[in-house]
Amino acid sequence: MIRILFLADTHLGIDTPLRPRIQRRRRGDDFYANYTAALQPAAAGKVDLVVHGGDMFFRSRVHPSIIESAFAPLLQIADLGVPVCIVPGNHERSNIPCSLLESHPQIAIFDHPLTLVLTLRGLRIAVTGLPCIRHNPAGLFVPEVEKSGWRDCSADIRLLCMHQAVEGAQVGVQNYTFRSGEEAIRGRDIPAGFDAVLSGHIHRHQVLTRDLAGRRLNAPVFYPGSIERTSFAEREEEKGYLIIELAPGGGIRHRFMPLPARPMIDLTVDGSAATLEEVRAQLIRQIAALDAEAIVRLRPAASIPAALLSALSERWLRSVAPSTMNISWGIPRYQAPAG
Ligand SMILES: [Mn+2]
Repeated sequence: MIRILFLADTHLGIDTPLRPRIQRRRRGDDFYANYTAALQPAAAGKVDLVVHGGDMFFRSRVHPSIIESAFAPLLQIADLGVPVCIVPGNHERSNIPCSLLESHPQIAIFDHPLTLVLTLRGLRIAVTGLPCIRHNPAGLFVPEVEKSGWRDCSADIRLLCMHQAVEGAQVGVQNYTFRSGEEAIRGRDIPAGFDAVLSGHIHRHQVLTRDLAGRRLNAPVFYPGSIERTSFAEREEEKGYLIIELAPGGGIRHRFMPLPARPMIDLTVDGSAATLEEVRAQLIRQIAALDAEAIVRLRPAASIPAALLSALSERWLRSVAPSTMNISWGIPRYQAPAG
């Protein structure tokens, strides 16, 4: 039996200004804390393999200091002799300077379709990885998997690592479901022979075992989801990473390991109060009733006069909210004057 730590969509560098103009809590710290917490079992030597399913960073170019702090725990784990496999996501491609990682014998970056055979606990583990296919993944998936040469490698356990939507995957509070089309891979295109598909990209944790027609997939598709809530669309989702245990011959178990996720709250600024003082007093009461750790998105009631709104600046909001809270307007408060 081998044990894999699988994390994805860590989006490091989000809200991490190098020289902040204003002092407030930064979401980047939440993401980095969850990233290191997720890697902890590997740093403690409790897993045999680490897979990062892509979107390590929140965009394709980030400051070298962010790259350095992202790579540091991976290098530490690799130095322990635990292999680390990384799939480039849609925010990566060739923009991330990976030379620091690639020179390490225990680190593999799948910047082209490739199959590596690792020996872990006396078992041959074939790890096939593909970088994110951004255009027409449905059409290109099968040929890209074949380019990896996976059929030529003999192994006891086979993994397919990628960063794609598979039909049936769901996201958002409305449960948007990916259907087979250009943007999602057809379930039936996952070839027989893999024990598990490990994929990033879908920010909600889920495990797919059937396609939308109800047919069993040739291998379960594991999505660990993002390590923290990257947008309000994820406000109801639990966040974490996966520990997957595999035995030769198809025995597979997984555990979702939750990580702390900040609550996300929509707050409507009521328009019933007549004066600025009343609006402010009411808002102070509303904020005081919220979880002090929350990320709060304000929306104005349609009835609230524009003159009152303009006095409710984000600076004022921060001055009355706990310092542990993130609070901001979710939509512009001002309409551009016509003409
Ligand atoms: Mn992502």
